[in-house]
Amino acid sequence: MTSTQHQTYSASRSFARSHMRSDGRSADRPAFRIERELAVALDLEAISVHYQPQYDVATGRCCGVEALARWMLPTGENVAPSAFIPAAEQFGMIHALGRLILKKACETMSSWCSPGAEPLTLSVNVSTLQIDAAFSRLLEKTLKQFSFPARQLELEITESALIVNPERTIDYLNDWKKLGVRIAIDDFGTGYSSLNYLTRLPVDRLKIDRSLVQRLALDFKSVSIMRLILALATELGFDVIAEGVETKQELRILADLGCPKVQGYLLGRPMPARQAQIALTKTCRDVIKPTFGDPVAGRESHATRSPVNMAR
Ligand SMILES: [Ca+2]
Repeated sequence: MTSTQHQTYSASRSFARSHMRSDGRSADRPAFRIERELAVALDLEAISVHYQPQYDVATGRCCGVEALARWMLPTGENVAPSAFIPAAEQFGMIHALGRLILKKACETMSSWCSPGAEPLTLSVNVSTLQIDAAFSRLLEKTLKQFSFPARQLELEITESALIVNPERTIDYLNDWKKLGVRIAIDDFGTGYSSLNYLTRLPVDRLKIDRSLVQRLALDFKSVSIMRLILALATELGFDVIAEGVETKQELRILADLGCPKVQGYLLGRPMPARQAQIALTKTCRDVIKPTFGDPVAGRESHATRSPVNMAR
């Protein structure tokens, strides 16, 4: 079996596992049909976008959303993103998928913008395989097409983008920055790469991986690592958002450490556009209040002692 065949087989197996029904029997669609089904879904633009809200810890207000691809089969079955996104990469469809998500998300967010409204950041995930000249052209075209403010678009890339061809990646990221968009390092803290790369990248934000966030309440060493990341971000002038926040205890620790922004099931799950539009007009005070007591007093004292805020 060649390396490509092996990868294809693995992707098919992964898709098959994701299609297993709860009783353990195979779902109706054989795994080998994923390529064709995904191609059809992309052709019909049947992949939808859900939006997960992101919150400013100090104000409790929604400050942005992350656009996440969702695929529902005609049978009503949802295909897990952890199955179809790697499959799209394996079968050469990640460009089409990325194009569709960027287009739909910019179109939707443009329709939400109203004069005087607080600007929200739209975070869009970019696969390492998408980082090329064609994506830079697509970015420019899409921003123009929807008159989308570039400063409100944030592209999330992972550290793995730097492993294959760091020089080329840095050149493309600089091209994106020239267009005015923001860049975030996704899954930060899991890449095992040298921190030295942070000094060379035009990065605006670190997105702390959920695996670290979920250890905060269990392990004081994780709290120390989080504190160091926040101090490092302050030194380098980066914004920080913690993802995968699922409990009030995690939120309390992050707030006490001075983490400025949070995202996670505790505050809001990914949701369809119409629902998200309503959610983003609300604050997360209902969650923050029992966490901090009086939300106003709580955030003032928190902001005062925050190592992040002190440096800004
Ligand atoms: Ca992401």
